[in-house]
Amino acid sequence: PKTVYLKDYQAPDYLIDETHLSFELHEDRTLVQARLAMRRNPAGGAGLPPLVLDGQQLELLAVTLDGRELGVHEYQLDDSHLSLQPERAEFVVETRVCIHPESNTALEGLYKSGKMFCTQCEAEGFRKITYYLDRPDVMSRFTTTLSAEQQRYPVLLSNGNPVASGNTDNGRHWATWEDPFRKPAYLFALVAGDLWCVEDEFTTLSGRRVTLRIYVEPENIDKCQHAMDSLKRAMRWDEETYGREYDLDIFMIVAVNDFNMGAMENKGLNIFNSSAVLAKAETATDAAHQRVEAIVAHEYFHNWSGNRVTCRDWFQLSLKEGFTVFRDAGFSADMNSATVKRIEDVAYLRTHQFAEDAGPMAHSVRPDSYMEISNFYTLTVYEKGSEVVGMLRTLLGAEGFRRGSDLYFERHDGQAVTCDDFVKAMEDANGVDLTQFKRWYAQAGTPCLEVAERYDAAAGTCTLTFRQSCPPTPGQAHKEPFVIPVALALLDGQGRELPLRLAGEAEAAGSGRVLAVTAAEQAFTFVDLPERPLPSLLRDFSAPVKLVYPYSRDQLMFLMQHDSDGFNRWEAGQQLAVQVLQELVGQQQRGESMVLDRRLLAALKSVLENEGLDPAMVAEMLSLPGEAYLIEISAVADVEAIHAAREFARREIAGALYEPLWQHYRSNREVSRQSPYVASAEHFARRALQNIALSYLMLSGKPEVLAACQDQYQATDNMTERLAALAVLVNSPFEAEKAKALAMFADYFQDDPLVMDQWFGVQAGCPLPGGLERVQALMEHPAFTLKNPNKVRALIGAFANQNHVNFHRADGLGYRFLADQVIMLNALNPQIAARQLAPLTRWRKYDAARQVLMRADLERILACGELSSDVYEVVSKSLA
Ligand code: BAL
Ligand code: ZN
Repeated sequence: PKTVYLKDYQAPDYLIDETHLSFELHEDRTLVQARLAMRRNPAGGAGLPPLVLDGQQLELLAVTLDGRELGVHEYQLDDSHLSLQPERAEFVVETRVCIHPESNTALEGLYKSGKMFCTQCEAEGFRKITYYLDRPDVMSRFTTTLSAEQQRYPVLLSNGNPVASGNTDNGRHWATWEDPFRKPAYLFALVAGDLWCVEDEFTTLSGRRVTLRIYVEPENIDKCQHAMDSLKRAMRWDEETYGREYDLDIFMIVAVNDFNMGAMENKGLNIFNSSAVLAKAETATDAAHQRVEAIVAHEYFHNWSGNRVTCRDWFQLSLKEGFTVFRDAGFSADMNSATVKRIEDVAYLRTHQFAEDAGPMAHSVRPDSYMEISNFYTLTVYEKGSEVVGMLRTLLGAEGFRRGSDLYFERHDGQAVTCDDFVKAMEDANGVDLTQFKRWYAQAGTPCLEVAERYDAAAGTCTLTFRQSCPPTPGQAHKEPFVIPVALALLDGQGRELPLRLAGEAEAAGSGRVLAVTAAEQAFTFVDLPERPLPSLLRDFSAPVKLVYPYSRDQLMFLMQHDSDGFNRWEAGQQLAVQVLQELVGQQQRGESMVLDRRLLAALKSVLENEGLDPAMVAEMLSLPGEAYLIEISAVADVEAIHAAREFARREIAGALYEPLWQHYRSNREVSRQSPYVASAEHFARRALQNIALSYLMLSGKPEVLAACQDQYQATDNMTERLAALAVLVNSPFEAEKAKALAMFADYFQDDPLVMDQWFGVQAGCPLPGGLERVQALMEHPAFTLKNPNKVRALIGAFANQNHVNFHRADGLGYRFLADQVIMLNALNPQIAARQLAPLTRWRKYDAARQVLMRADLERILACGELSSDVYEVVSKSLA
């Protein structure tokens, strides 16, 4: 495959003013006619260069130029382009092609998911539908007519507004949709199927009445209300928070079962993975409800950050994704507990994005090159991209940031722009220079920020010296210093925030502030400090860096109880737990018996006893750092020792805190029992605490806990309680009870694929011995298929990413299993294949013997023949 470079970007030679598409959908073939009204791009230079249209896997039936059908010598065709020579600066090209959605297993372009037709065009799927300038900086007005058999496909949808429809006498019908907004081809969508919909209405701030529809297959009609409520909340929130209103008369969401991503923001016609839209108490957990709320909002927010203002090229992907993740995180924070949302996001970032940043696929938020753009829908572009936007907000303040986003939307409405344009709007709206800040877009890798403290009692000063560094990443040996916003406070002996005055300042400016660390080494001296303060650093995780500060365990315990920043209270607990767990890992490796530092027990006890704490915070603080995070922060990860240490700590906690855990469990379970399920932050919090308490208590093996667990499994109206009880049983030694519960579950929910995904996931993640064999047996289950991405993620993905002890078994069979699946998926669905590969690409993290085994399987994949560009890029870069 060819590498594409950002530095080679050139404006398109031609533009497409109008795009008229016509689809004749059939079971065995689909005819696509495209009429493109084109003209020479005035920004593209002189003369009339050849017109080169993108197109893949298309059977060309005819091509006309200004109404004249071209002979075969008048155009050139290869496997990815159709080229012809325009004779005038303005012209109309028309093509007719035949495509085969029914055999499209890559789920890119037009394909069938079950009984319906649907599309996925981002990033480069439109070229599998028709010949086109398939690049985001070519924006066009689309009119789409689709026709299909009336009985099988009564609903026909596309972007924009419906303008005409009718029947033809052969049992078919048609509909025409017109999208008044210019858009790139990646935002095109169509859907045809036998769908039902839930309908509602939203009136925008300026009084526009918008019809809202969620289309689903009939059996899912009772699972749409949560998404609809979330959508309306998101629409209101975007008006209030960013001043953004919706712009069409109708907004539609369609749920499809076979989908590579979570969802897609096609103009006016969002297409969703059913897992990201369907939710009701009996079948979806609290986490699934929150995910639906977040993704519905995310896709809706793209209408401005992505659709009205789009990307110039795919290197700018974070322009829309980083910003939109930042926007949806703000929304979720406002709808739920802001601190808990921040904790979840940071834990996710540090576990997974930091690992990506340290691995062979590390790239900057705005990458410089790619072979396959689908491989760059990454945690770096999304989550780190969101952190970068968040740092801008921290540096500019809420009002300055809003001024910047207003200017950005106003200045670039209807345009395809770059990350530089986004930052320029922030600069111009605030009169600041963000040149150095932009290194966050250009440099890959996670910076390390070491902080040293020096207190001068005689002078009453405290000096904090910051040293930043960033490790080399592929293609970037040396990094220049970043602008790192460090939100901080200095705490006194009672945990109160001290007034902050830097040397040279006339007076203290409050007790919390943001320092901008811009040099490789930089010192700040605070004055007027009669006692030695304890710094609370990087509050609310104000920058995506690895902070190193030599806190003692006693200081961490103090911060856990007293820090007024909720995030840092949690963070202190995590750091304490990391220290304690790493000590246990060392004992385990030296063959010593493990001894848990009792201070961790005391700290968690006080958390359980603190009645003022939000139960969601209690649940978060009781959660030990995950194995994946402990692996990420290890120089060489000893998976078995990490698992043993963490399990040992969990048992010690369960034993020492049995009584308070049991009390919390019982009181919350009682509320769950007494009241019907409510999808609200307060109840999410309560159930989170109930379920983590149960998972600890079950480690006791006591009959009273087993009975409570079985009762929770059976006597509940919601999946949150049921699945948590099932997971706890599956991870327990109670073989008979576990088998019975698993069988009952599968029997009852066999017809609900999303629930079966959860059933697969719980078993795939179970760390008890024999995990690989269990997963291999589950691959034979009638509900499993490699053709459905959700199933692949639920079983293969959960095994390789979450079940560390079984995946990394010393004989390498876990690796061989994953490589075999990737080889099969490569032929079916390259995007999913490449994604499943990630755990193997991290081979440098493990011991020499495992490195050899992991590399051997990567090499086996590389040698297996016809590799997709997706898989080739990941494998070849990870072996380089
Ligand atoms: N644009 C791809 C799916 C998403 O990030 O919304
Ligand atoms: Zn997005």
